[in-house]
Amino acid sequence: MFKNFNLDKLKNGLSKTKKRLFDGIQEAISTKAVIDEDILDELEEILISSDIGVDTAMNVIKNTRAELYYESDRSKLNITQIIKNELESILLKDDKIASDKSSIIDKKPHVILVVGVNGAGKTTTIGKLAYNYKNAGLNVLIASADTFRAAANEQLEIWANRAGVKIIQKSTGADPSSVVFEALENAKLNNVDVVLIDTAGRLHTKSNLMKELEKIRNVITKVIPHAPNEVFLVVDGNSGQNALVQANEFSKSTKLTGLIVTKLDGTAKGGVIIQISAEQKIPIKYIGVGEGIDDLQDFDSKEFIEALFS
Ligand SMILES: Nc1nc2c(ncn2[C@@H]2O[C@H](COP(=O)(O)OP(=O)(O)OP(=O)(O)O)[C@@H](O)[C@H]2O)c(=O)[nH]1
Ligand SMILES: [Mg+2]
Repeated sequence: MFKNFNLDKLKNGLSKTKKRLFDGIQEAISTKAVIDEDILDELEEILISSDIGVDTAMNVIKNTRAELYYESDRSKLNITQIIKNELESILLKDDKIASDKSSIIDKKPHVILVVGVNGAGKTTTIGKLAYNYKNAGLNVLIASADTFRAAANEQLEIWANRAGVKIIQKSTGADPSSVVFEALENAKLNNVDVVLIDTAGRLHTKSNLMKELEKIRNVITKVIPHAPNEVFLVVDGNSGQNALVQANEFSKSTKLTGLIVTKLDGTAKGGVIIQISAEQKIPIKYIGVGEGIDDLQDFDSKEFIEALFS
């Protein structure tokens, strides 16, 4: 539905990851005439250092070795292509596009709850999502359920204005669920298509946060039985292994329907996308490749690998 996919932008954003992964592989193989065990070890290290995960890296090399087994002439082999295919096969099984326009209009309001640790990029991503949905011709409302942080309303309001959509907010310290309740009632009255709910990334304790999210979820379902349609966990692409820990933690208190990985621009750890795909049952729906309003892209695994290996 989002029309802002741009391969050049993706390539630019992923340039540091590409440098580590693709350029690393090229350098390793260019020095040798034949693919031997030493090279395979070296390639495994390169894969591990690109944050694709130790288990995944070992698997990729194990499969590569198996493929090489029957090859008598190892000099002509394109080892890069073999690794690319291996990584692609991990990512491909994860491809699931987010809800399309007709399914949103069918059952509206389409409610999207956005969760994640502080600083992951929730508020920014909501601004970007709002902009995209609005451009797709949908009537969008943002609910500011981060009532914990003093500057949260202001920040979200700036994004709502940029995107040109309405926002429901209450003063700092208000019950987040009451903001959600009001926003959903408003959405029903005003024929809103999409409601985006921003939440706090940190409360006094972690268990407070999880309880709060559960409460918000219950309120959503009480007001709109088919909702939430999506619960997106936003993770920072720089957080590596931690992204997986966060996905496990949040999964315990609220069922997640998709992941959004932000800040893939400027990180050399973009390989974490592959790790997440290999180890998580939750599909990656969108990726953030910059701080601008049009820097959110549909996650397309083929394009992602293309951007890394071209
Ligand atoms: N480069 C880059 N920066 C991003 C991206 N997404 C978010 N950011 C930046 O990350 C910082 C934190 O983003 P927020 O949207 O405020 O994060 P949050 O999850 O709402 O944080 P809390 O409200 O504190 O829980 C901001 O400076 C954003 O500009 C991205 O895709 N790329
Ligand atoms: Mg925020």
